[in-house]
Amino acid sequence: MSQKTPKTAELHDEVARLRAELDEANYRYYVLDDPTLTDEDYDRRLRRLQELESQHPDLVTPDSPTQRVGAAPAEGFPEVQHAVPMLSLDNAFNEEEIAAFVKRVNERLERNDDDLAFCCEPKLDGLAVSLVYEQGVLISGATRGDGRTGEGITSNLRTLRSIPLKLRGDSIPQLIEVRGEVYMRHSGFETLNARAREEGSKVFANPRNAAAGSLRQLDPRITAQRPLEFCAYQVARIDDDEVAMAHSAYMARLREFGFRTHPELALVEGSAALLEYCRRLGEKRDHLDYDIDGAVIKVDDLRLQRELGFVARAPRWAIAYKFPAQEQTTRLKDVEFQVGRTGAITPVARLEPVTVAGALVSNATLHNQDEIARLGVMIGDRVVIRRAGDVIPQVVRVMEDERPDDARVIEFPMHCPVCGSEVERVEGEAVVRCPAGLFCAAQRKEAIKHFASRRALDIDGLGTKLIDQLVEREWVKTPAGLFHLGAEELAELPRLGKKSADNLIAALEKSRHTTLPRFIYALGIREVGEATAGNLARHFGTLEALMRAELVDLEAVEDVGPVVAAHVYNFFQEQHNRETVDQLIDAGVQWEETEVSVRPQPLIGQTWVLTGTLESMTRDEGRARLQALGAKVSGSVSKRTAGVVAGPGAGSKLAKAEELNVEVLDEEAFLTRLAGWESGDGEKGEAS
Ligand code: JCF
Repeated sequence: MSQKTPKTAELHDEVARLRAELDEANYRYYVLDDPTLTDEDYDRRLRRLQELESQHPDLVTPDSPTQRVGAAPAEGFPEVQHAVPMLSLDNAFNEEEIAAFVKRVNERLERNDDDLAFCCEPKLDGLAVSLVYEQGVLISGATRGDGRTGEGITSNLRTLRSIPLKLRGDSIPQLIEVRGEVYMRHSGFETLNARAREEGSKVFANPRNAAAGSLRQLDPRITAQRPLEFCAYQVARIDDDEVAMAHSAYMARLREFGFRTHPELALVEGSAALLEYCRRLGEKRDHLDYDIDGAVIKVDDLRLQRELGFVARAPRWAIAYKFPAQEQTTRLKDVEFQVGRTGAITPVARLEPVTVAGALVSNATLHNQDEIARLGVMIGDRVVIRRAGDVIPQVVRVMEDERPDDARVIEFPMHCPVCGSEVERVEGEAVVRCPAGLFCAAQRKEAIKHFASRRALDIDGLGTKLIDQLVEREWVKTPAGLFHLGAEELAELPRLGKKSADNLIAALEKSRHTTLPRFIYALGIREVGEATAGNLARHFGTLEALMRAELVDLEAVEDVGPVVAAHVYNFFQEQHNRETVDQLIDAGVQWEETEVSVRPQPLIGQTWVLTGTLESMTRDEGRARLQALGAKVSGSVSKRTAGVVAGPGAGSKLAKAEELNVEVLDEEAFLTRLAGWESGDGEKGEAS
């Protein structure tokens, strides 16, 4: 809803403050890795700024944070000549080739000691772009193209929050050209592809393709919705009074200007330290949330760089050390079908084992039936496998030219491969499910694994293999069955001695004391992860209240929409789920009521507004305390507003409240009222 527009001076102040806060938030998030604003707070400020700018178009500046979102679509991209060519790098594929590079450099510089300083960083697997700033303002951004001429994609690059529209600080060069990599994280890539699979739109083979496709959109509004990031790695030109002597010094200045540089950027001396850096980076590779394909190694001293110069198009002072590729080809031997915890039946590719980026891969996911159709894959095909980071290996492409004559079509089962129930395919969903729930041994196993997992009841020593055995022997049929296991019985199992059996019994005993959020999470309700379980627990306070909740009650919970609400509701409608809950409680599973929110929520259904400044707390804290009491906190006053807390400096909202006869509290009255509500005395938060 639209707030009242302030007067001119106030308006300028508010616009300037919002811009400064938004720029600062981006800097904290992307450069310092230390976010201060929540996404919600960021969006609220951005919306307010958009609102003010749309009422006063003369206030819009090209460097305003609002200008990241929506220039009109382009007809095509203009050509941009790079003032300084964008270089390619020579490659080194192993340690010997790195050592040879160091040797070449030292020889050319006529140095005898192996103590040259190198600036090293991971080589991000994205797209190189170049950004030009004049008087500190971004004026142009372009792709690498052929190194001399690229495509002008300024409007697209402006949408990346990690690209400053305006440089920070007060020693801003008249002109600077910054080079860096635009890339997409695995998490963002997975979300993007999952959505594309659901919608039947374009699925990208890897994050690099997704980044390229997103940057080359003619409509910047599409780019704005893609999770792209920029990391700076080079100053190509600078017009400035301060002359730096080292590449690393320029990288430090880039950070001051508000760019993200790579957190693993490091200065090392001599070849031993350099090789150590490359080895360590190789070990970290799998645990990063983005693809790197190696390390970039640069002579740090700029005088020495000049002395070394270039051969053809690559500098003599740098090299790219390349890790083994993340994609390999192999043969699809067969497809098997796995049944997950929620009954989803997933096709799994059985492959001729192949080493991909240093690990032996013999299985890959094929996601679902639609994905198999999209890939057009058949059993016997040669396929391209991709393994990146901790993500499950994927089949990304089929080499159709090499299809053997005896290739077979992949048949999706009509019956659950584990329990034989007829499978279900829900309209509009790509997933095929076994509907048998806990009657299906596969789902029983998975449900129990989930129940025992670290973030659920955290039953130490109850691993996958053991659970498989317990279910196969039918010793355990539901999670509650775990608590009826005896130490003697357990000790009979192969490879489980008396000691392990005793330990397991002790772990089970310990896990009986849990918390409500963990318990709710452990039930394994569809789409109820840890965060949602926590929200449900805090909202309802007790399991009984949650089990009694109607759909509307559930939808009132933070971050719970109609889909999740329906899953929760349906779960507790099922007789056997209710029985499982009862059995667990009978087996002694319990939680401290005080750990969950038994706090009073007297303000449920009320909307409050905070305006002006408070002395004893920030507005954010005030908002949080009101929300904890069940209130909604809004930015605008209407006749449905329950009350307004007004501190000094309150303006239009206070006037509006008085006009509508809405109760207004000053800070002292607010504190008294808060104390009452929080202690549970005040009963209802009605105006008194
Ligand atoms: O991360 C990269 N892909 C990357 C590419 C990093 C660098 O420091 C680079 C680069 C390409 C050229 N430096 C140069 C000179």
